[in-house]
Amino acid sequence: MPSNTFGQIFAVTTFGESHGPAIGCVIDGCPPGIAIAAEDFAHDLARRATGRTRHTSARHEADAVEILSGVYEGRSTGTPIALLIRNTDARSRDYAKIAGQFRPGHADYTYWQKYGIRDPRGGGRASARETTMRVAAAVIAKKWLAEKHGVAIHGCMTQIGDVTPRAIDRARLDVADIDWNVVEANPFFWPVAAQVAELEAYMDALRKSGDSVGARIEVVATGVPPGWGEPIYGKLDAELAGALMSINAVKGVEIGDGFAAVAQKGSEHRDAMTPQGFASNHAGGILGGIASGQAIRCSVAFKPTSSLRLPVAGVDVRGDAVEVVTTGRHDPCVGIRATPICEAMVALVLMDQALRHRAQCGDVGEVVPRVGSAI
Ligand code: EPS
Repeated sequence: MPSNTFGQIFAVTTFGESHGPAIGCVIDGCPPGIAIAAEDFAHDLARRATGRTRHTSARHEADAVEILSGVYEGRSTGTPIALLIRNTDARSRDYAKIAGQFRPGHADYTYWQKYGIRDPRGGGRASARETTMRVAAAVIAKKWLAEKHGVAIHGCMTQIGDVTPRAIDRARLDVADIDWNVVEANPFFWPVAAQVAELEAYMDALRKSGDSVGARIEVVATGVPPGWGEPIYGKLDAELAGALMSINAVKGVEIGDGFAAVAQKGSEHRDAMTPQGFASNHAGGILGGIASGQAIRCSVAFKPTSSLRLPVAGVDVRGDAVEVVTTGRHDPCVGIRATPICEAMVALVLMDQALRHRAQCGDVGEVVPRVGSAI
């Protein structure tokens, strides 16, 4: 199946299905010499995992990474790195009843139309379980980006249903506004600690009702040097949008002010430059598809989960009308675990663009003047 590989130099190929024996990835093009141990993956994989709080799917996977190749005596060798995670808690009987049905809102129908066959167990290849390997591969990318360039990538949730963070104006999200310790200390990756109890109650009521809700995730990358990104078809913002849109359930991506730019005047949107730095960051750190050195800001919209125990009209594989009811262990809001996945896709794009920049423009060095970042 094509389209399972992401990146040109740091090329990540993922494989596996939600209820198969294992999922995994092969990373080709990784720079040699990076310290990599199996334990390095645990933190981000736990941030993404199901079954850790009552607000996500109850499926409890160990998500233990086995490094099969590409690492010798704790360092990457430059050869393909193969990572494997065995599936240990798939419960395929949950899918027996709907195996012959197309669940509305899912990829069941479109996979059927494309391939004429599908693995219905847990959504098969279309399952959000696949995102495990994106997060695992990005652990290596995040590490290299931080060590070599001081790049830091952080995400948080900035909307769930119609609830938004109090005291933070989303359109002007500033890294200085966000206490990442607060974000990491609650199951929603929410930036305002005082609202967490309210969100717990909101999600408990939603879960009891059997319904689901959408969410918005913001990702901020700081320390990206000016120059990364390619013009025209390899624009950094285009690749970020494509990467983020490739995450399950994503329906929209904004860079910088995004769609809010429609209502702005040019005099407001353009970011004035001073010798002390850019005066604002409406552009989201990217000009002409190339990093400006300011914080790169992405905002990602997740749709509400389609797997519900509330009945919905559907059709089966014979084309007959059926009432579809999805039982099993589903997320009432996939966005709750999406923060590390969005960070991962941003890291994979930046890693690949950094290596591409080095390949073509490594001799250019630091160009003056270098305008700093006001935010
Ligand atoms: C998913 C449905 C659920 C989730 C799964 C994603 O799978 P199952 O019905 O087999 O429990 O648990 O998420 C994961 C297992 C994971 O690791 O992210 C879906 O339909 O996408």
